[in-house]
Amino acid sequence: MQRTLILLKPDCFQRRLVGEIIGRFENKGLNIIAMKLLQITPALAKQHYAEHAEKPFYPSLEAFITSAPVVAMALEGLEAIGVVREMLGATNGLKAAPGTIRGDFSSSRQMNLVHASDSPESAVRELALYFQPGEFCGSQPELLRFLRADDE
Ligand code: FUP
Repeated sequence: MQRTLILLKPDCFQRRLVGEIIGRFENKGLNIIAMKLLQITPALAKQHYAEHAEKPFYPSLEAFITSAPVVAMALEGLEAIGVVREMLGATNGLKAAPGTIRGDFSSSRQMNLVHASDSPESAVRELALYFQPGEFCGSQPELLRFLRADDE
């Protein structure tokens, strides 16, 4: 089992796509184990996007990610990190395949609706930015036994 950090970004919130996109993760069988609505501060944005903080596009990215509330979620599931990245599609919505979240709803590189951790190391680092250890709810939905076999 893996955990991954998801952000439903300001464009997702403003376009009222939060329910639609959470529904896709639920339909796939991923477990929501933590969730909150918050407005990202410039300081948190610099931590979250530390690898991009010196890049020319960073000021615009920070202005965007702090512009409206985001929904931060921890999702848990088998191979969740890779599965969610595949569900999102390519970073640029114009290049993302139809059927992916970005391919179906985004026409932008910056306003691409959803962030998801790209590796186990990123997931650990990013989850700690948004959630305290005690904020994760480990309970499994009852229908999990109809989504995959016990030994998978
Ligand atoms: P991803 O892993 O798909 O979230 O994408 P990246 O880590 O490459 O980029 C992080 C965020 O910066 C993405 F949401 C898109 C944004 N970005 C820009 O706004 N402009 C760029 O030139 C590159 C990335």
